[in-house]
Amino acid sequence: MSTDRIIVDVVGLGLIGFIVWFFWLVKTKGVRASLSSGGYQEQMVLVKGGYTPDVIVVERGTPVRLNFVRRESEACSEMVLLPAFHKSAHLPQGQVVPVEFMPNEPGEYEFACQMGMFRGRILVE
Ligand SMILES: [Cu+2]
Repeated sequence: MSTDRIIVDVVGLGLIGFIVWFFWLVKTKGVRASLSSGGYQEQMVLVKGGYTPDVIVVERGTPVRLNFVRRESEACSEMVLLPAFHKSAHLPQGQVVPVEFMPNEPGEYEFACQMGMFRGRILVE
Protein backbone atom coordinates (compact mmCIF):
# COMPACT_ATOMS: atom_id res chain seq x y z
CA MET A 1 0.00 0.00 0.00
CA SER A 2 1.47 3.34 -1.03
CA THR A 3 1.60 6.40 1.19
CA ASP A 4 -0.88 8.16 -1.08
CA ARG A 5 -3.33 5.36 -0.65
CA ILE A 6 -3.05 5.48 3.13
CA ILE A 7 -3.64 9.24 3.13
CA VAL A 8 -6.75 8.81 0.96
CA ASP A 9 -8.06 6.13 3.33
CA VAL A 10 -7.45 8.25 6.42
CA VAL A 11 -9.10 11.29 4.85
CA GLY A 12 -12.04 9.10 3.77
CA LEU A 13 -12.51 7.69 7.26
CA GLY A 14 -12.28 11.18 8.73
CA LEU A 15 -14.96 12.35 6.35
CA ILE A 16 -17.27 9.47 7.28
CA GLY A 17 -16.71 10.25 10.95
CA PHE A 18 -17.53 13.89 10.36
CA ILE A 19 -20.74 13.06 8.48
CA VAL A 20 -21.89 10.67 11.23
CA TRP A 21 -21.10 13.28 13.87
CA PHE A 22 -22.81 16.07 11.95
CA PHE A 23 -26.04 14.29 11.11
CA TRP A 24 -26.54 12.21 14.23
CA LEU A 25 -25.02 14.07 17.12
CA VAL A 26 -25.64 17.64 16.01
CA LYS A 27 -29.16 16.83 14.87
CA THR A 28 -30.18 15.22 18.14
CA LYS A 29 -28.57 17.99 20.19
CA GLY A 30 -30.62 20.58 18.37
CA VAL A 31 -30.24 24.26 17.70
CA ARG A 32 -30.09 26.73 20.53
CA ALA A 33 -32.45 29.70 20.17
CA SER A 34 -30.60 33.01 20.35
CA LEU A 35 -31.52 35.85 22.65
CA SER A 36 -32.89 38.83 20.74
CA SER A 37 -32.77 42.47 21.80
CA GLY A 38 -36.45 42.24 22.73
CA GLY A 39 -35.62 39.71 25.42
CA TYR A 40 -36.99 36.71 23.55
CA GLN A 41 -35.19 33.52 22.75
CA GLU A 42 -35.80 33.49 19.01
CA GLN A 43 -35.50 30.82 16.39
CA MET A 44 -36.54 30.73 12.75
CA VAL A 45 -38.17 27.44 11.74
CA LEU A 46 -38.47 26.48 8.10
CA VAL A 47 -41.60 24.46 7.29
CA LYS A 48 -40.96 22.37 4.21
CA GLY A 49 -41.35 18.61 4.26
CA GLY A 50 -40.89 18.87 8.03
CA TYR A 51 -39.43 21.39 10.44
CA THR A 52 -35.89 22.71 10.15
CA PRO A 53 -34.50 22.74 12.76
CA ASP A 54 -36.68 20.10 14.38
CA VAL A 55 -34.98 20.22 17.78
CA ILE A 56 -34.80 23.63 19.46
CA VAL A 57 -33.04 24.17 22.74
CA VAL A 58 -34.19 26.99 25.03
CA GLU A 59 -33.69 28.01 28.62
CA ARG A 60 -36.49 28.10 31.12
CA GLY A 61 -37.81 31.37 32.44
CA THR A 62 -37.22 33.47 29.31
CA PRO A 63 -39.99 33.87 26.72
CA VAL A 64 -39.53 32.09 23.42
CA ARG A 65 -40.54 33.25 19.97
CA LEU A 66 -40.47 30.72 17.15
CA ASN A 67 -40.76 32.32 13.74
CA PHE A 68 -42.32 29.76 11.43
CA VAL A 69 -41.89 30.25 7.69
CA ARG A 70 -43.84 27.85 5.52
CA ARG A 71 -42.30 27.32 2.11
CA GLU A 72 -44.64 24.73 0.63
CA SER A 73 -48.29 24.39 -0.37
CA GLU A 74 -48.95 20.98 1.22
CA ALA A 75 -52.11 21.25 3.34
CA CYS A 76 -50.39 19.00 5.86
CA SER A 77 -48.27 21.80 7.27
CA GLU A 78 -50.76 24.68 7.29
CA MET A 79 -51.18 24.50 11.07
CA VAL A 80 -48.59 24.10 13.78
CA LEU A 81 -49.60 23.01 17.27
CA LEU A 82 -47.72 23.30 20.55
CA PRO A 83 -50.10 21.45 22.86
CA ALA A 84 -47.90 21.75 25.95
CA PHE A 85 -48.08 25.55 25.71
CA HIS A 86 -51.70 25.70 24.49
CA LYS A 87 -50.59 27.37 21.28
CA SER A 88 -51.46 26.84 17.66
CA ALA A 89 -50.96 28.94 14.56
CA HIS A 90 -52.14 29.05 10.99
CA LEU A 91 -49.15 29.25 8.64
CA PRO A 92 -49.97 31.02 5.37
CA GLN A 93 -47.44 30.20 2.71
CA GLY A 94 -44.38 32.46 2.61
CA GLN A 95 -45.26 34.46 5.72
CA VAL A 96 -43.29 34.68 8.94
CA VAL A 97 -45.63 33.62 11.75
CA PRO A 98 -44.33 34.19 15.27
CA VAL A 99 -45.48 31.82 18.01
CA GLU A 100 -44.62 32.93 21.53
CA PHE A 101 -44.68 31.01 24.78
CA MET A 102 -43.07 30.91 28.18
CA PRO A 103 -41.05 27.80 29.05
CA ASN A 104 -41.41 27.53 32.82
CA GLU A 105 -40.54 23.89 33.37
CA PRO A 106 -37.50 22.04 32.06
CA GLY A 107 -38.39 19.13 29.82
CA GLU A 108 -39.07 18.01 26.31
CA TYR A 109 -42.11 19.34 24.46
CA GLU A 110 -43.42 18.46 21.05
CA PHE A 111 -44.70 20.64 18.28
CA ALA A 112 -46.41 19.17 15.25
CA CYS A 113 -48.74 19.78 12.33
CA GLN A 114 -52.44 19.21 12.91
CA MET A 115 -52.20 15.61 11.72
CA GLY A 116 -49.06 14.85 13.67
CA MET A 117 -47.03 13.96 10.61
CA PHE A 118 -44.46 16.73 10.90
CA ARG A 119 -42.89 16.75 14.33
CA GLY A 120 -40.33 18.75 16.21
CA ARG A 121 -39.18 19.03 19.80
CA ILE A 122 -38.43 21.88 22.15
CA LEU A 123 -35.91 21.09 24.85
CA VAL A 124 -36.23 23.36 27.87
CA GLU A 125 -33.13 23.43 30.05
CU1 LIG B 1 -49.67 17.26 8.62
